[in-house]
Amino acid sequence: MSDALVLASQDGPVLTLTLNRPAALNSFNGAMHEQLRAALDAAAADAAVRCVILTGAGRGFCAGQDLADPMVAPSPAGEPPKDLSRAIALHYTPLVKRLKSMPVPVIAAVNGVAAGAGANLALNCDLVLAAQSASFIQAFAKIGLVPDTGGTWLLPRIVGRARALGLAMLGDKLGAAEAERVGLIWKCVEDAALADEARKLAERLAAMPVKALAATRAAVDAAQHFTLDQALDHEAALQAELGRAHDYLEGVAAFGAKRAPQFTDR
Ligand code: T3D
Repeated sequence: MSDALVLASQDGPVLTLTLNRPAALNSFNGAMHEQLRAALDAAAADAAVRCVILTGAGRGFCAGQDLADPMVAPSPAGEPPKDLSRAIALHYTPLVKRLKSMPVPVIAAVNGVAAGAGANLALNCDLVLAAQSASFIQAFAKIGLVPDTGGTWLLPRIVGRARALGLAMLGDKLGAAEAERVGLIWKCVEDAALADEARKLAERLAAMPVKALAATRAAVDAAQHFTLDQALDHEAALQAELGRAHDYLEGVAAFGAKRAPQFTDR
């Protein structure tokens, strides 16, 4: 048994990162944040990594902030923590920005409950697969907070304002099948099939032009606050850049030669 709080295992171009504090449902303390960031930084810098899977050890994916952590916990005398936004500035905001700037696709393989920042960690990934028994909880309201880790930005964009407010205000548990039905996640799969489905999806993405996939993520997110004219200009600028890259030349050459392309850009 490793005592690392984030386990890394690489299989070809696919890196799997496993949050590893199962006794606390993989809730975040400072050390787990640091290890996850370091692992993502290393993956971003490693040309051999072309897709990342993020999952959890044990029966949970991630229960959000560790509420017993001294940075956020009220004192034994009931005094409030010094400044709750410190953990956001130090950990959650950099984590979201790291995910959004990864040069390769990131899949969340949600194996169990994803609550609070843990739910929004998953939703910040590019594709979310969830086991049938997994669930998503915007737990913040239950402890007197607002959705963070990008939740206020993400939720209305993914499921619309009405559902966003329902999820965020009520903090109810949303099962994986329902999460797929309302478009919160990409797909719900049988529990026993999750790891295999995540690996197959990751291998498929890893064989694709990942530079274009990362640009697609950035363009789709940027377009949320663009006018149509701005989106059209942005798409044109991206095509100009990608059109000069190896992967485009390879993709078109492979199409013409009726062979499988070998994409290498990152
Ligand atoms: O500014 C800031 O820094 C604030 C940042 C906030 C970001 C956030 O994420 S706020 C939201 C924090 N998360 C929560 O409020 C969720 C709390 N957890 C739960 O509501 C429940 O645990 C779950 C619904 C997720 C799962 O319930 P259940 O019944 O399956 O499991 P459980 O028995 O409640 O939990 C199992 C163990 O994990 C338990 O420990 P024990 O009693 O066996 O020793 C429980 O205390 C621990 N655990 C679960 N979540 C957390 C946790 N320990 C610390 N922090 C947690 N968030």
